[in-house]
Amino acid sequence: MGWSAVSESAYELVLGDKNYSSWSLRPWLLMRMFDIPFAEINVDICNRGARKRILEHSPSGKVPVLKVGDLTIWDTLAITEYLAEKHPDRAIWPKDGEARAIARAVTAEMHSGFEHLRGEMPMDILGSKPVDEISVGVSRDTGRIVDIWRMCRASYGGDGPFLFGAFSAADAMYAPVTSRFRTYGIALAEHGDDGTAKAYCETILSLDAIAEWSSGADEQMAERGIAN
Ligand SMILES: N[C@@H](CCC(=O)N[C@@H](CS)C(=O)NCC(=O)O)C(=O)O
Repeated sequence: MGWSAVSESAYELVLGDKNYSSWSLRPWLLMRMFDIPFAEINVDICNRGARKRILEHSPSGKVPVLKVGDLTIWDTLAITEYLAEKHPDRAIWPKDGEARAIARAVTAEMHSGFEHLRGEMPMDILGSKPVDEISVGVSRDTGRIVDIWRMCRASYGGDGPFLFGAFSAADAMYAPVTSRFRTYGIALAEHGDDGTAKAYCETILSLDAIAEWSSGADEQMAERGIAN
């Protein structure tokens, strides 16, 4: 029951609506940035009957899901670790041991935290909804993220533009946050940003892969008759 016999062209990634599904964006971006081929299965998770549609692919009732032959892997972190093990040549995690430990820590912190930002400012990658005021919780989450990005860039960024220099799983994990900051017009300078967080947002949001995802979101919204 090994996995090495499974060809990477057999990957199928089950995704939710591209405009809204921040968890779906993460493994999609990771696989695009690391040039890992996959087929997409797009599931409408916003409209009536969503739960039934998701459960056809996902035992947890949530997306994303990576299918590899008969194997079904749910949860973004599990998918990330699977891909990192399967493709050790691609440095999905930083090669340096200390950088890798910190990349895992900040990735885990995103996966299990920032509930105010996640709950109060859901991803809406095509949307522009600047807010006048933000809650104490969102403010605290934003300040912490600004600190994380500054620390990663200063200590591990080296010559590259990403958190750990070259693109890694940590960048995939924080990509939806850069989109939220743009959508809701969060003034990063008011949360301790010295310019690092603003520049990092620009780096992520100007990736060709993000443009590709956003245009997919636009097409889906049109197909589903949702105005943005
Ligand atoms: N811990 C999961 C979270 C996945 C998640 O919450 N996905 C949302 C879409 S962004 C979902 O499937 N929502 C549908 C529902 O809860 O019914 C992961 O890391 O993948």
